[in-house]
Amino acid sequence: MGSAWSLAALGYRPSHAAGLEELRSHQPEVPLLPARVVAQLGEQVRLAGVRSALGGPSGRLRHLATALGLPVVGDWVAVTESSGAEPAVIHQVLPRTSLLVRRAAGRRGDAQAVAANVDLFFIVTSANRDANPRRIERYLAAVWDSGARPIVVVNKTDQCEPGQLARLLGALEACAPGVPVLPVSAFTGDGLARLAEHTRPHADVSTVAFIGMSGVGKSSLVNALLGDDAQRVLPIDEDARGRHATTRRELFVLPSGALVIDTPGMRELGLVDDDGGLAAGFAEIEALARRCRFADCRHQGEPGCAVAAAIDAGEVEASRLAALHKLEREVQVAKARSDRSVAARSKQRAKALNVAYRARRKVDPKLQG
Ligand SMILES: Nc1nc2c(ncn2[C@@H]2O[C@H](COP(=O)(O)OP(=O)(O)OP(=O)(O)O)[C@@H](O)[C@H]2O)c(=O)[nH]1
Ligand SMILES: [Mg+2]
Ligand SMILES: [Zn+2]
Repeated sequence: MGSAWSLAALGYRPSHAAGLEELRSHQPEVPLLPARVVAQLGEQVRLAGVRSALGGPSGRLRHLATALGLPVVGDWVAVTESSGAEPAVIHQVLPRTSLLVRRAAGRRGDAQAVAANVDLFFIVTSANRDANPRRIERYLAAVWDSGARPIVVVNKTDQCEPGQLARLLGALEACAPGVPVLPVSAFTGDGLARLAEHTRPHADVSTVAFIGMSGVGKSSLVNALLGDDAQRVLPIDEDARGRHATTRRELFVLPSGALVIDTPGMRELGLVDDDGGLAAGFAEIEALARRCRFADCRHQGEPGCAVAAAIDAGEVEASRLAALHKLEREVQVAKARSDRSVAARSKQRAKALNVAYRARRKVDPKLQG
């Protein structure tokens, strides 16, 4: 399995190699090897590129890493292999070329890594339902922020009248400036050649990933691309065949050599940060904003607002600006919350240290006084 694939074929880049060399220079006595995470199975992960099929974080990594510092599908990790059938020990996650992050479902809403070292994300929606431009905007902002490129894929065109499809594509193109919108059908095969063209490994793309709501057909598209004589890093199980909802993030090798990650459907993709993702996702508004009278114009009724003028002229939908404002607020709230939880955690740590100190004082006469 793993060792049958060369590192380059698995998407190993000079920046990953440089990260590994850096680690090796700090611990020359530890025989660190690079491996790629091809599936997540709870805390353990499946590896390719090394002899060990499985790996798990070292105690130190588990202890020190933040949630985003633990291995996720697509990651390159530095491991040591054990002699027997024991899982390899993952010492460090190598520097990532991209990382898609979302706010986890639930009340705490911590940041959660979805996939790493992806060059191109296919944001999949279905033509029959779930075709919601507002949701696509959110995915686009997250993907731009990850450092990867997005393409919007509209699947199940077989379930849609041509006129209805044209309207849908128009609506999606309006909220995805500069991003290709590809209509496809995993069932009829329509559009699959164009989709496959985008997965063909070339200079800046070796790993692609499918994301989107559950049931839009991500696994069906992955399977269509894999074809029958696909070389796979992993055998495809029932779950990945599209009969059931996908339950884990998993990386496959296409016959073309492209690396494809399938992910379970996401009910929501909450934004946690904005490192330029919103500016890229709302590029037409960004471009107009440069002509607003005030450099810090919020486009909320200020005089000389070029965005408001474009909306009045019917060149930009008012809903686009409303969506941008909503996502900006969401990022602000998420950041405030994470600042609060960082503060709470350091307070907790300070308290624990204090308690330990007081306890020690009772038994250590040197500390008394
Ligand atoms: N009509 C039609 N149905 C499709 C198409 N692609 C997928 N489906 C069906 O849609 C359902 C969901 O497909 P999946 O590929 O499992 O969807 P998914 O996005 O992987 O779903 P999760 O794994 O839950 O995230 C299945 O019943 C598929 O047969 C298509 O192009 N046309
Ligand atoms: Mg699936
Ligand atoms: Zn303005």
